[in-house]
Amino acid sequence: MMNLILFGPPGAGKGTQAARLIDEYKLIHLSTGDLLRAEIKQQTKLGLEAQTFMNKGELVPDSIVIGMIENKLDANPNAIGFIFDGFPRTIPQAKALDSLLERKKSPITRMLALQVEKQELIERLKIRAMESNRPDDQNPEVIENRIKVYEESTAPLIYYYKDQKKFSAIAGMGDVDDIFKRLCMEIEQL
Ligand code: B4P
Repeated sequence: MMNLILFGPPGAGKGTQAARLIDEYKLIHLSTGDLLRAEIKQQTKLGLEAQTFMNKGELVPDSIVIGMIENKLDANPNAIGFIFDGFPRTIPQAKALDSLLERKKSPITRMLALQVEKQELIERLKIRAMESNRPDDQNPEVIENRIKVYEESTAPLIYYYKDQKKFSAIAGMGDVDDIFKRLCMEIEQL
């Protein structure tokens, strides 16, 4: 099995590249952001709770997202691997993921971390705000807060996976196709 974490700050291109990678490698795509937005759309209890955090650019509580990932792993017993997109985002989430995958005897293969400058992240999310109706893209202060939350709570995961010797930095600026090629070159070496 191949289990990849696609990592990066908001706007790094995780969703964009994950869509291509699942096509290329036939992995199951698990995006906690997409799963949460689906819950909000259906106005479930979980979705309504998550919405209050997401609209402010804060992280949704660990217990909620870990539970969602556990359900999805259990629902795909025959998968040849997973791409985790936007998960884990905290150290407790990373530890929980390690435990869940240990049960499957199939650990994380690699974290692929997209590197993009902050000003470029802000520009990309402003552009998406014009094209989509994601509430967390509409307000510049919420975008700033998402990047701040990333730096404080999520970036430390880099050291968690570096310690496990599972960290790869991938240049995430420039053309989407070029970034995809860089990701594929890294994956082919695994
Ligand atoms: P996510 O859905 O993960 O949103 P995100 O971090 O903003 O990244 P996203 O995937 O949308 O953007 P991408 O990098 O693809 O999370 C949303 C919220 O959900 C979080 O703030 C949090 O509240 C909650 N949440 C999710 N997971 C959680 C967890 N594990 N724990 C707690 N809370 C959680 O960038 C996309 C944009 O960049 C697109 O518009 C794209 O067109 C553009 N782009 C991509 N590549 C480009 C390139 N090379 N050049 C130019 N533009 C590019």
